[in-house]
Amino acid sequence: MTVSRRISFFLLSVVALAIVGVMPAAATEYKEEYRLSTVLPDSFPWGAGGKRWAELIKEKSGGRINVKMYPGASLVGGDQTKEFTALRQGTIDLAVGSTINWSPQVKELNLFALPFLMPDYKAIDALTHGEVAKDLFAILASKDVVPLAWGENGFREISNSHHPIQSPEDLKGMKIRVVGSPLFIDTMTALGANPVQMSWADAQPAMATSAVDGQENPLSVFAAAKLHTVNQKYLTLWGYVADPLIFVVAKTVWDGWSPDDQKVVRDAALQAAAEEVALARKGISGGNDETLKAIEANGVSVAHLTTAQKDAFRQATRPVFEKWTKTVGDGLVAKAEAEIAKR
Ligand code: X2X
Repeated sequence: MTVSRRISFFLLSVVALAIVGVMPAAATEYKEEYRLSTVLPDSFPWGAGGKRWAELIKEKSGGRINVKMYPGASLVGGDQTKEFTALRQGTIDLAVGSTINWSPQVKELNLFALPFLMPDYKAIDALTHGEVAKDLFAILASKDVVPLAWGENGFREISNSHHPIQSPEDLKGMKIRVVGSPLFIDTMTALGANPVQMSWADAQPAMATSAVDGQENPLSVFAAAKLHTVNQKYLTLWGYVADPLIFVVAKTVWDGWSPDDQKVVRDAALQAAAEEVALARKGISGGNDETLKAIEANGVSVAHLTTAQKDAFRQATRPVFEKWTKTVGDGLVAKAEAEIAKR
């Protein structure tokens, strides 16, 4: 290079850098549609919460962020236990997911499925509003998702087509559909039942054709899915586990938004989640048992357990609790038990 060429190259570089320097930051490139996954549709509190989140985001972002909800875990072909992996891989942009369905990938989320850990709603609230909640959100944040808010599916009560379940003996040999999380297999096996893993989509036809005898789901799900029409005639209130829901955004999607957009999405999640929890508990808690009454009015026989009856289930599943405490983490379980004790 001659001296004059060198000088002009230098000047050109200076000009180029100056231009880059004064250029405005690249504008956010929005997707035409952000895909939000849920398992249950908007006729259930869970899906209603997802729909509300999508609506609030659209409204508060002035239409910049267009979220569409895909219920039935349809973005993963109905296989709800693949939802978390799909979030990490970019097939799903946002999700309102159950701790049960994500627990195969996030082992600490099995916490909520430890049998008889949470005795009441205050116990769930203690875990989703305190240090345990913070720890779990930090774990999720290390796995390529941004957790924003806690919702609720609810206390899972067991139903079947044969007879009232009031003791572990009553469950003996019964085919019980469970979600695809190994802890549930252990719990049902410990109770003498014959657990069968399948997705929610497969569960209803399986109950209708008597391929399985029973299932366990929150009362809000039992009622909205009209499980009495698929042979579920006996329901037992044992409240053995409860699954919270978590509102998350895939990290790559989140990072593509401005701080203002992120605030909109976070605020919308907090609002939609608070509304969703209220909906999930409506007619079930706080002295209002309308949902239960509606289920009974459909001819379902409901068993309320005495403390002694509940203890028999607790004792039978205690080895499962202990085994899975190792998987969840001794420290986290101890922290959860302490938060519950001082609720
Ligand atoms: O499949 C179920 O039982 C459901 C709908 O409750 C969950 O997705 C955890």
